[in-house]
Amino acid sequence: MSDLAERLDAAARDGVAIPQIVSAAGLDAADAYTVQEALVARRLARGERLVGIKLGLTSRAKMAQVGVDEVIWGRLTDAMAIADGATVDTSGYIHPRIEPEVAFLLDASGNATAVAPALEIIDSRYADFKFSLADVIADNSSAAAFAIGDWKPLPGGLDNLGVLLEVDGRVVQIGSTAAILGDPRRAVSWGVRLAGKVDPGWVLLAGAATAAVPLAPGVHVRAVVEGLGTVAVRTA
Ligand code: 0L1
Ligand code: MG
Repeated sequence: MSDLAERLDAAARDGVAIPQIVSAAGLDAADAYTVQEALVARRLARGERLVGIKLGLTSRAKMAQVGVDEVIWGRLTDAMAIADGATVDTSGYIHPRIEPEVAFLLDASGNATAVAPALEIIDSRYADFKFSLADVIADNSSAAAFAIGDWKPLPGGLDNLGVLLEVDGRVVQIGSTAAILGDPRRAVSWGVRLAGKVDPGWVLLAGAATAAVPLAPGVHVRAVVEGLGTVAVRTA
């Protein structure tokens, strides 16, 4: 499986799409998580640090967009973090997309201590952004980068907050936090259970409230989550 991890790693580093090598090798979802672990281990060996986990495909809109209908997870490293308002160079990505999310800050027991609006950039390493369940899991659930807005104490309810995704001031997606597993707080227990172990201070990206949109260079993207605030990135 390390050869598959190496090919996925090379695809991400070179910004060149590859065929669906994991399903072609006959691997299932459990095997694919082993490939994912080996893939992220390569990043850690280069000096990156684990800073959290992401859930993927937690909404019907996302499942429908990619044709895979299972909640999946991936690993986040410090090299994927973008400061709120910073500029990200998209030239190294293959076909990046961006989506509005909700992020949680975790304590040592895997409980959420704070919440924030978030943007996730995803970039499948597979040609045409097409993959099976095993392929996308091995590809670290398409993780590429993420930005988090200001943390806030957990409010009483998070289950039906309006979510907007804007590109250059124009609303391109409208959703609700209800789209994320019915209530994004459910993502915390799902994520901790799926990942098995979390560290205090880790971030958990709960999943997107809308479908993802293609991310072009030279734009300003902002997510607005009702009651939680905003988070933005620029692209170059
Ligand atoms: O964060 C996500 O929901 C992405 C999961 C993988 C599917 C995709 O690349 O859209
Ligand atoms: Mg996502």
